[in-house]
Amino acid sequence: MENGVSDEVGYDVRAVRQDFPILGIQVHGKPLVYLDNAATSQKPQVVIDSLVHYYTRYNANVHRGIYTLSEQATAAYENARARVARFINAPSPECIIFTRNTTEAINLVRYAWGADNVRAGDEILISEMEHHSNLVPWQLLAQEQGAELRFLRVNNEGRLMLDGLDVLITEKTRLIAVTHVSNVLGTINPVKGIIKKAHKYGALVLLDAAQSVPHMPVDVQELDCDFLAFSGHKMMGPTGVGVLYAKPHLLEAMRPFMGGGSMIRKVMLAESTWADVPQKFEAGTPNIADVIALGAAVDYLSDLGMANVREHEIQITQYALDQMREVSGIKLFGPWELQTRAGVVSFVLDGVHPHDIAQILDSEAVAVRAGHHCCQPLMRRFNVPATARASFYAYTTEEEIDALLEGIHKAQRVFGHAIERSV
Ligand code: 7TS
Repeated sequence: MENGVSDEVGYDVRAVRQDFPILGIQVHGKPLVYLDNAATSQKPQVVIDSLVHYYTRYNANVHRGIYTLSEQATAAYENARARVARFINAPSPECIIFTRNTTEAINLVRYAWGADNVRAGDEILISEMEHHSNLVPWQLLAQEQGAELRFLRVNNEGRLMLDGLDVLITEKTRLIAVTHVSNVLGTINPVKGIIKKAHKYGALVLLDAAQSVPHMPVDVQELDCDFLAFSGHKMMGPTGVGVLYAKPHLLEAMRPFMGGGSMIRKVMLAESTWADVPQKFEAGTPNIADVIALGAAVDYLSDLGMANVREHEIQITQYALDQMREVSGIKLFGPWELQTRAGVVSFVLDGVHPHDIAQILDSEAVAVRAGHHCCQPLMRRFNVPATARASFYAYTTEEEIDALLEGIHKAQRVFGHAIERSV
């Protein structure tokens, strides 16, 4: 990848970086090295422009005005829905519900589907590597309905132990809620096989796609998942907009999530009827500007090509892992096989607390996250209170990985725990 131009990747990483104004800034007088993309991604100028353009040229409420501005805003909003649908190959734009984020999309399913479909004695299967947002809603639902939570465990390599799947799925399993890609380990789970097996038992599958849709081609029809949730802000879009995809017949049958304006057909004093899908699930004034800007992010990613984004991340992750594994006193988490691993590297250093690693890295303008990453059960599984985590994206360069490594060595020097590597 000399000079940032890669024959294999299909785009020029340096040219891509020019599209992201924030990647040119300095922190503590040093060029920003942004390696916290699993938390949120940076935004290209076209996404920022889309927000400014909306607010300066056609800001109006949607689905109600008969005047030009409102019609323009409505067209742009619905156009974004169509583009998001195409991006994940949903069968129609009506299968796309806009939410605030992944968390809200999962909670929508917990309320609008869960309340009618999970009963006392039923089972919900989740995994030990779930983000809290795909764990706590199911704890709440199970407690409320008297259902049982069951757990897919994680092996030492950071993969789901699927040998147990045949025992864990039963006739009582209503839902399997599992992450497509782990935000801590980077593991890409073999969800297609899980979905196939679940359907044999009549169970539905919700995929937490917060870490997959931004980073690799995802085709909901090919996967045959029933629900899929992701966040705009992790895929170059703005904060405040997320997506729930669901199969059309499920959305038709589900009760509303929130009540209010826009989601009704006829309102009487004592009762109401509901608007068609997707409006049934989008009560109140939606996040118009951010939805439209998410459409711009989807266009930007589509122009790069998701297969190219994935290929770039494989290369950069390989480069990072090759160097990091040489550091003495480091422990890396997650699988080594790059075809089933995403661009997330969690690590701990002997004798240096992860928060101290992050602080030293910050002094070098390298941004990583330290903590439990909203995965406390997974931290317990690996017997650590926290990890440091570097996470990559389409614009990450080898020079940035070099800066990360220099920062890691500095942390070891500062905390005096550098151990000579024994050969
Ligand atoms: N699921 C996964 C797998 C995630 O990584 C995250 C966010 C969420 C759900 C929740 O997304 P939200 O947009 O609703 O907040 N993960 C992280 C992270 O790893 N660091 O900060 C946020």
